Amino acid sequence: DTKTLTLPVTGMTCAACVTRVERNLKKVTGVAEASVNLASESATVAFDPAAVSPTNLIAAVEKGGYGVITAE
Ligand code: 9UX
Repeated sequence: DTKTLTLPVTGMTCAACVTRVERNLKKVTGVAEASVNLASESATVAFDPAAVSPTNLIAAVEKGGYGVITAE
């Protein structure tokens, strides 16, 4: 099973940031694909919900020094 989620990412200012965030997400076990868009400041992630939770995805982005806007 694969679920797709788009996360609003803060702190990205150049194309290298995009590469960093994509790499950080792709190395999380259970993530199939990660695509970051600098213009819309968002990361679209395809993942196996049985292996990884959205919290883990957010943590992976934050570990790289970037932020994720959440509802709360
Ligand atoms: Mo570009 Mo992003 O020089 O952290 S890599 S601003």
